[in-house]
Amino acid sequence: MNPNVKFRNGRTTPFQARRRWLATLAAGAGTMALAGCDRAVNNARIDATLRSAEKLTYASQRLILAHQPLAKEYGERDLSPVFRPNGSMMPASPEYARLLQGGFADFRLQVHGLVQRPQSLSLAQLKAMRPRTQITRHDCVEGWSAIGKWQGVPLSQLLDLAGLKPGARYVIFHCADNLGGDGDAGLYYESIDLLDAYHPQTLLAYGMNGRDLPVAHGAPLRLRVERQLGYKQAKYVTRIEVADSFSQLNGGHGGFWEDRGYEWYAGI
Ligand SMILES: Nc1nc2c(c(=O)[nH]1)N[C@H]1C(S)=C(S)[C@@H](COP(=O)(O)O)O[C@H]1N2
Ligand SMILES: [Mo]
Repeated sequence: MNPNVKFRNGRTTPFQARRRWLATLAAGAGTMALAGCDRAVNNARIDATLRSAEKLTYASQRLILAHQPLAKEYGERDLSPVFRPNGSMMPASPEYARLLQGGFADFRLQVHGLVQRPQSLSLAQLKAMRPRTQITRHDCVEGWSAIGKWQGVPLSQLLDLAGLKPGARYVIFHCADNLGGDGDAGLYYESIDLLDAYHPQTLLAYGMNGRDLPVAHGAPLRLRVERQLGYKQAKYVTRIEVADSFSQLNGGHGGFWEDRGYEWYAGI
């Protein structure tokens, strides 16, 4: 873990404590049984495969995903009675206001970049795709957690629909909200690698707790990438870009909070 990460309230969260504990244990035991170790080893082994998107055949995807642990899933009775919204709760752009007023009928999700077939998909089209529902725990670096039920399209389906081009390594999520105020530098964005992009629990969610995703939680579409912290869960996603790098974007660190000192890989 990057020791320079600044947490917004300076407190040690349970997740930091847990990760510190895991690091200590890993250093002492040298065991392969820990999820963190296992992941590092798998990452090294499959990195070469992922460098080349053409090699992402069905067989290699299966090989990769066989070593990818699932985040814990919960039951209905575990749902948090209150799931607090955080960060942006209502994008300020006139474009967002217009789409919201129209019930998002005119909303289109763009999929572009290193893809064979760029896409422009309506919510109806996304909802017609094979959905996945999962009840998971959301952990924010500010030190709170909540369990929610998410329904959406697995990102892997969208990537298969668009078809990756050679060189694809990252999936970047561009959002409708601007937290910075000064031009595009404040636009929220996030990025993940292809391992997380093809993970079965990585969704573009349009539903939360059995209803349409509320505005405060990212309507009409937000990312769920369940093995990472809250700030990776991009809300108000309007555009998905497949790229070989994210260093050319904004601060160059792959996300709004990453550009402000947070880790890019925010593993829980
Ligand atoms: N577009 C966008 N996505 C975002 C944020 C944001 O401000 N804007 N905040 C992040 C943070 S820090 C957290 S903890 C979660 C909060 O999700 P929630 O509002 O559904 O609780 O969204 C993340 N995704
Ligand atoms: Mo967060």
